[in-house]
Amino acid sequence: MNLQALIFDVDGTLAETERDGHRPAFNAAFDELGLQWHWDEKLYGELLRITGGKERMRHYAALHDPAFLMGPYASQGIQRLHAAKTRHYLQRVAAGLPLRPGIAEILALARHSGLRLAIATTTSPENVHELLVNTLGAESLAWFEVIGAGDVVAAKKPAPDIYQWVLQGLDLPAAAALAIEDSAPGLLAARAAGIATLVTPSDYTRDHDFAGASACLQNLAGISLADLQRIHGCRSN
Ligand code: XBP
Ligand code: MG
Repeated sequence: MNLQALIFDVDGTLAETERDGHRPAFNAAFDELGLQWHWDEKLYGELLRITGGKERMRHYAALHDPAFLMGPYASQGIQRLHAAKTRHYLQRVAAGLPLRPGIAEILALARHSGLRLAIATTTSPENVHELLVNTLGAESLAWFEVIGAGDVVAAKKPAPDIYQWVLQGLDLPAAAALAIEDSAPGLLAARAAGIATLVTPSDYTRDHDFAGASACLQNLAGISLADLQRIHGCRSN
């Protein structure tokens, strides 16, 4: 089946948001709410195996500060922390987080060649909106027919749910799409949804296992439509 749509992951794929955005935003929220939590680069790289910021904080608290999860207000505590973190993250995005090499060009190439565009991400919708507006302009929001983000599905990556949700929104079979991801959880999610996947590892995911990817490139700089069609066509076994 011909390639009809590109489905982009966001964090680590469109931009190196984890290093310069999410990690410092989590630490700023911990400080703001008076917690003695601090996620350094090494720990954050390990915690990124847990997708979803709320899930990641809950996982960390269960291991390092179980008292935070006890009592009648535990869930509200995570929600308050995540709201503060998202506020700090949005400020960082607004201050300027650049797209990775080749991203603006591949989006223009897709639009000019009639390839449909969508997003499948674990991050919160407001984070996607702010990143697109600040890097590509408000008009870029309309380029993506479907934006599947955060809690629209209960099971986050590596579960296939977000990719299945996006395919349903596009009304396309998995064979018509190519996913572009940066991480093992993202690759597993796309592959579980039956979607051929191009991986461009990011700062935190270079040591991940990318078995099952149709291709693994340093970044998307200089990639052509023919390259995308070839990568989509050579199904990984
Ligand atoms: C990456 C994630 C997200 C971000 C944090 O998403 O796992 O959870 O780390 O964002 P993806 P939130 O690579 O799928 O774009 O705090 O909004 O979850
Ligand atoms: Mg990612």
